[in-house]
Amino acid sequence: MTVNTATRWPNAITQQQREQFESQGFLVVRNALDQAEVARLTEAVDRLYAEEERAGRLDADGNMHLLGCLLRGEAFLDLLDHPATFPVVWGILGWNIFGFHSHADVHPPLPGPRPRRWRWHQDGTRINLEVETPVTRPRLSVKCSYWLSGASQPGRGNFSVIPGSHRSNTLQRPQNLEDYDEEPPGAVELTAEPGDAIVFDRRIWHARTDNHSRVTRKAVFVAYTYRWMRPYDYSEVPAELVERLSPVRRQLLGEGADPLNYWGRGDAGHPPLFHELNGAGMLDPSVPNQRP
Ligand SMILES: O=C(O)CCC(=O)C(=O)O
Repeated sequence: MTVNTATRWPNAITQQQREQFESQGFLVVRNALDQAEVARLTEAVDRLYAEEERAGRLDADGNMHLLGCLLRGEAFLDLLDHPATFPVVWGILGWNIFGFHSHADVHPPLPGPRPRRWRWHQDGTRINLEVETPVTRPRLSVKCSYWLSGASQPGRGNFSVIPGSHRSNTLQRPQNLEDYDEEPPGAVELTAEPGDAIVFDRRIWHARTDNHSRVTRKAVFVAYTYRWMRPYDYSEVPAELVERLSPVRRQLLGEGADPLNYWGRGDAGHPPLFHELNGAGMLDPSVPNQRP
């Protein structure tokens, strides 16, 4: 499963994608996955769902929110440096990154009406409490969601966002977080077809909506951050897996024995993604996080 970077990422982020991402805080990549990839990932998600069901780990509605799925099948690993989305990820974050967090989610249709439950948040959990932010919070991570089921209309467990809200550290909450009246101003339910991907800035205010359709909602999420951060939902990558990975995928699963290497310094020097992109002449020195 080693891949040649040059064929894996024929493109860099486009100016239009960068402008959309910077101004709106997210980007929809239509048809990021082809039908065969959707089928392979669906099979992998269904396998995990069956395992979790057997182990009694689904919630009362039969939902699965399985953290750390990256290490639970090769179909997930193929998302790490996917040519449709990865150029956006490194284009925004630079080369000193890895995949620190992932989840495979299954949400069957709800059996009936439910009170509205407030799920709006920015990603980053304690980062938002512990990092001083006299101005706008730092971006720090970018996440890609891959849609395996259709959410072509609202009400199917769509991904909701407030476009442009990544510049805002706060969001007014209703008094009552259970059964509140209205979604926050500017909220939109994004639509997606199987194979579409949504790449988003961790700071954008977002929420999952309830699934009132007849279709089970299935999606996989992969998030990237800087190598000087820690993995969120895995601690060790099995040695036999590491051996089979390309150097870039090793980096993207956190490899880097020398701690200074995580800062892009020290004897181990720059990580493989830097060398691949630099060698292909794809780095733009006018973007600070793309400089050596
Ligand atoms: O499932 C969704 O649509 C939202 C997921 C989410 O909130 C997240 O990944 O941070």
